[in-house]
Amino acid sequence: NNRRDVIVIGVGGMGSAATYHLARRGLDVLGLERFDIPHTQGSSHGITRIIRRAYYEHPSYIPLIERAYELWDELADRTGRPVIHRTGSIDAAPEGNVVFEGSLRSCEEHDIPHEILTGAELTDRFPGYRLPEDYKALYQPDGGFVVPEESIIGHVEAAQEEGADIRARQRVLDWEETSGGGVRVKTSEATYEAENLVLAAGAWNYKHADALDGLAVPERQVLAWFQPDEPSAFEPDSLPVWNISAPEGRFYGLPIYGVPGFKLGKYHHLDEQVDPDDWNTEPGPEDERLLRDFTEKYFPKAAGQTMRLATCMFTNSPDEHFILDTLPDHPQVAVGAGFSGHGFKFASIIGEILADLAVEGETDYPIGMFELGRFD
Ligand code: PYC
Repeated sequence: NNRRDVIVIGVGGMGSAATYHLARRGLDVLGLERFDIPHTQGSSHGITRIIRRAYYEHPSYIPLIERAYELWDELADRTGRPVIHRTGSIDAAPEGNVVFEGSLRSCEEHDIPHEILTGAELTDRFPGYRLPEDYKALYQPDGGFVVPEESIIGHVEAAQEEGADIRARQRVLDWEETSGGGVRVKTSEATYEAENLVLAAGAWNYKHADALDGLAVPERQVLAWFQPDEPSAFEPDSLPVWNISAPEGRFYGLPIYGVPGFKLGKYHHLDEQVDPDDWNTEPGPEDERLLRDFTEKYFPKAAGQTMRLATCMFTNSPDEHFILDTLPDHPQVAVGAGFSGHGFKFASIIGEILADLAVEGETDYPIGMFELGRFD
């Protein structure tokens, strides 16, 4: 039987969560993944992803992040998988910069506990950091990281327990609306029909919907893990996850976990827009140099041997805010796209929102800021 209630295209971070929430509502769901589950070709690998409540991007994210935390804890309890870890978070920058000021604004508007530290106070408390004295750092104790691979496996296991049918290594070639107002999805293996569709294909989303062309643009990123001289200063209980804006750009990083190294990356790395079917997935010396230079300056005790380098993709929207909506000409199709490098922490709630949008056409969550129509 190739008929379902809902088909989800992409079983990565967002799609696995959507599949789970749909199945939990008693719907007959098919999740289609073109690679393995999980895989390393897109945006949902690399072992750690920052989660933080002090959201400098915009205070509108706060209600969503509060629910995301609840859902991550629920998934951890249900599956026994270590999907979320609390280390505290640091948002640091020279005074006046949005990374510090935006994070402070979100904390003040939403009564989120926080402390403000100078560069020297930060080093006294967390000896891995070496920030200039005139930097300001906002410490928020609930920050930490989620583990993308564990979260995908956990959501898939939970979805399967709820009856979902999930298929890997099956590529979606095309989809169309049926005369009855549903959808027909043609894959490399079969043709399926359903009432509703969820597009959660990450960097590939724009290839499945014309409405996303130019609005969900993949970009090459590189991550590095360096072996610290003093690993004790870079463990999860001694190094809060961090975002730092400096003259070199906006960087982020995480403590040692899963790889014997301190991890960091730079937002928008070398500004390379890519086709997700044809891009340079091999990190090179220029990639490594950029990340090592930053580490030597701001985390000097972490700049030891290179333990690992990896590439992944951001998928950027023009304003770097998410796209969560139904498609303009296809109200039976929900889309989660353009997460712009800061979406994974929300995957648990994005799954719930995509399930709402697919089935109800709307959600009670405040997602007005993420409508597709804002780009008209
Ligand atoms: O949201 O903190 C974040 C983040 C780090 C790297 C990419 N996004």
